Amino acid sequence: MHNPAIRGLLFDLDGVLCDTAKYHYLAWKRLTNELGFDFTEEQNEELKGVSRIDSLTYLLKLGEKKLTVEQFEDFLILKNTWYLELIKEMTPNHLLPGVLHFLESSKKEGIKIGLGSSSKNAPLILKTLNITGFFDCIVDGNSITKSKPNPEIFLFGASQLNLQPNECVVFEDATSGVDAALAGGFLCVGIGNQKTLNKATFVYSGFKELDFNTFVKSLSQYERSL
Ligand code: B16
Ligand code: MG
Repeated sequence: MHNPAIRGLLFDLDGVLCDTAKYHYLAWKRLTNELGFDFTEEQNEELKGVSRIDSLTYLLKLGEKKLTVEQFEDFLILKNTWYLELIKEMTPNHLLPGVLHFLESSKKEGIKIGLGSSSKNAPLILKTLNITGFFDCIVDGNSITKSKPNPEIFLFGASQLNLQPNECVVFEDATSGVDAALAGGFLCVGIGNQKTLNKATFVYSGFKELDFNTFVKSLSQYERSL
């Protein structure tokens, strides 16, 4: 039985708080083009929540390309350089609708807030969005060894907040992230498509639809249904 007293929220970054997936896609697309093949936005869905190294491994398989260890490292750097160029255009206006309000309401309720993102650029993006101050802990691609769907990222986040997994809820837009949350014993709110994220405890299209009161109501409905 899940503890109804939720004391912490763990947010994924890309796709939950902001839409950086499109910049990752453009940078990877430029890289695959450089390597002599192309990949679609649909295929990019597979890369959501996936670490930089695992993403390049996936793409090389897709394009049937082989690289030396040195080339692999160089291409990782190149992709990130292009990604950093693209996100230069980001401002606090790139925060997805309803996110700021949700963070403010959660803080007012005394709930701890953590970040659980696979991105090594997460601290820079939080700063750009002007929301770093909301976070009691930041767990990103620099702090973990096993990427989603391994639950390490969220388990480490909960421990940083001094909470147990059953006291926290994870917000995720990627199937690998939903799997990671569930494997760690967390409730998980899927942000995005109901069909894709059907394993999540409940799914909302975004924080425009999910304000803090709706979230609390959904949680108690869920608890009652157990
Ligand atoms: P970086 P999330 C993930 O962030 C992205 O969804 C994924 O597309 C990206 O490859 C990964 O971060 C690593 O990002 O190259 O910036 O370290 O969704 O876990 O917040
Ligand atoms: Mg994500």
